[in-house]
Amino acid sequence: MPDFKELELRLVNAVAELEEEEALHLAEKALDEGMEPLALLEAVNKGMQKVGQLYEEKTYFIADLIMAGLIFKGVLGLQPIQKLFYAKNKKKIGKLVLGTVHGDLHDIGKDIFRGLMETNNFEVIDLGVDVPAEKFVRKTLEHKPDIVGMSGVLTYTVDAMKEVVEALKEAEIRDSVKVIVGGGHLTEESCRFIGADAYSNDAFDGVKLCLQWMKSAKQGEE
Ligand code: B12
Repeated sequence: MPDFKELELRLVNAVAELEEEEALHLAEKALDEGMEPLALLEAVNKGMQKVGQLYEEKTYFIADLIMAGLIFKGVLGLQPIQKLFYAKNKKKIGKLVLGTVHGDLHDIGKDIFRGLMETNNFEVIDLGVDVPAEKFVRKTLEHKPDIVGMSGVLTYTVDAMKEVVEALKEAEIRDSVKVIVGGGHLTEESCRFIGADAYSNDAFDGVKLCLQWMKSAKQGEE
């Protein structure tokens, strides 16, 4: 098994320093040499966190966040990552309506969660970003999903997430779906405030939860 530590470090730094060409080159090299796509995404994520810190410290500005977003999207577009995400093979085991909530334009985390859910044979109806509560309700009524997933990276999105849950209650469909919310800032407490069934700071853990839900629902039917 090759040791990816040094390559990983160089990749984290290239992302943090917004060296797009170098970051993409290193990502391709890592995949060529056999790094797991999920480990690669984790490394890029570490670089993004550094970008976030530098933004907070006012060393970076909004243009730098945009650049960081473009780098991540470039990595997500690499063929082995696409292959990991969009291996549409088996029968669907569940349906997810997913979106980034109103007021938030961040979609990288949402897209990773989407890709991983599709890989795990969920049908995903992706509503995009800045999605108002009414749209979540409308699409839930239309598609009758098993799960409603909301993404929100900005801390104040807890209010928009709560609004969606309240709107689902108002439409009398809250009990017919599971609700999962995701974003780095979420906690047990914010999850309770929102009224979701679960939260996750990590797309992969979120997928595991959804798989458990589907398993329990199936056992309940038997
Ligand atoms: C890239 C970026 C942008 C890009 C986004 C591009 C895009 N297409 O998404 C752009 C330039 C648009 C942007 C804009 C802004 N940004 Co910005 N951005 C970032 C940055 C650097 C990376 C975000 C990212 O993609 N991370 C990588 C992904 C993979 O991580 P993630 O989103 O957290 O997702 C993971 C989990 O949370 C989870 N997950 C996510 N969604 C879901 C959903 C479900 C259901 C589940 C289960 C899991 C899950 O899975 C993912 C992988 O494990 C972060 C810094 C950081 N530390 O994150 C700042 C950051 C999020 N941005 C920030 C800010 C302030 C802004 C702006 C307000 C700046 C401004 N003054 O205009 C605007 C807001 C615009 C808006 N209305 O949304 C702050 C937020 C602070 C806060 N506490 O709210 C951060 C934290 C930077 C900072 N440290 O200050 N940003």
